[in-house]
Amino acid sequence: MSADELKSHQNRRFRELLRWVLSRNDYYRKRFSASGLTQPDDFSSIEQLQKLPTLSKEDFRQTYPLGMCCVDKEEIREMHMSSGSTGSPVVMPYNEADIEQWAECMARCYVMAGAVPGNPVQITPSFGLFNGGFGMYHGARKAGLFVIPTGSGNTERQVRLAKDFSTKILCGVVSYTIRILEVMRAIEVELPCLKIGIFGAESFSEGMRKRIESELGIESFDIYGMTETGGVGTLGMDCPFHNGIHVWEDHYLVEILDPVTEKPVPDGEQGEVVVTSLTRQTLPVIRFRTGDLSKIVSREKCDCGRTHLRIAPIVGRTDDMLIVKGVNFFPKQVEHALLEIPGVLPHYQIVIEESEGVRDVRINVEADETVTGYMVEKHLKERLGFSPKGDVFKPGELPRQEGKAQRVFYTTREQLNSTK
Ligand code: DLL
Repeated sequence: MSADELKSHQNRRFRELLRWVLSRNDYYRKRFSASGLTQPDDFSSIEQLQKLPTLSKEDFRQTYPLGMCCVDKEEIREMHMSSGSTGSPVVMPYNEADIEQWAECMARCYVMAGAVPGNPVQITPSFGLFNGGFGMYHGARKAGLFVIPTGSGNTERQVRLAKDFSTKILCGVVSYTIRILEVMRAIEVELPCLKIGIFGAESFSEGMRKRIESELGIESFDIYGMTETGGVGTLGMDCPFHNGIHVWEDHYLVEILDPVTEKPVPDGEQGEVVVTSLTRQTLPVIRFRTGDLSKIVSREKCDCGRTHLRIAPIVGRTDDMLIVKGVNFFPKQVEHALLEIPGVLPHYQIVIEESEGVRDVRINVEADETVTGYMVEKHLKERLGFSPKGDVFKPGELPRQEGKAQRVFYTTREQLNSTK
């Protein structure tokens, strides 16, 4: 679609969306009337989007379980849920049309990565309340792929199935893929048919991406989406030119806002990703504050031919930023710096130790015998501008996780001393 066609398409869907929520949901009606929107026809174009209030996880919490739902309960066919970073449940219900919309977005991701009908796809996120497994399934069905729905866990069986059924596409959370690699080595199985990795659900550094690609011999893609927008793949993915995540703009509007003032930041500047879903029926979001930080990479047509805008890989969440001794950093930056050290393995923990209000950082990382704690400390000081303590562990010594990895741990020095 040309930029003009896309714009008029978005304007039409935006008007339909406002009419839809105002005619069907009290919560939206109340919020919008406070901003002066009572007649949807007052809003004719997406230029006026910024007059509407933003929505946050708090709105989901207040309306739990179905207070923002815009269809009759009998119409709901599926739900997913995330506990959110604050622990308050976020529920996303779907009617038949929403499942179809999800499948469409996710199928586009598979096709963009190079999948063709009949390709075996191994889906490693769990099939349950987490949206990862089912979303990848709905999309794979629509794209005509051969689904191997392993879910997470039982990694050895996972690897053997990938070998026996010639898995071509592996989908999942990055940290679990690292685990798969480790088990492949341990049981000496190679996967020559594996060509494509579709990874997301957590931020990962360029260093991690390169390592996975070279060790598995695949091309990897960064897939984006979340419970509140309807799940994995709804927001988009990078194309084979790997120059930013294409947002499915015929289905979603993306704004990048200053997280404090909620004003838009110029293209190229980092801010919070704020999303409006144009085509979801059961629980559409309007100006949802995702908490994720990114920036617009380009609104120009991509070399792949797509006109949908591109955003940078997610740096982290606004609440992931760590501040230690006056230096701000994201876990992803630590990961990137660590993986630059030869001999370091992609298993690490960032431990924030606090004593009498003073914070220190300890990095626990697995590495081969050539790496010392001093080398880790020195390299991180050069890269990040502060001096953490570095503790090197033998391969396999740090705990492994099967879902999204927890990288940051908090402890007090007193707790630490008492366990020594
Ligand atoms: O994590 C959906 C998903 C599943 C995406 C599998 C990709 C693969 P939630 O559990 O609701 O849904 O978590 C959403 O995860 O706000 C981001 O902070 C983070 N996230 C998702 N995709 C990426 C990504 C799924 N590609 C939250 N890069 C989001 C970085 C991501 N962070």
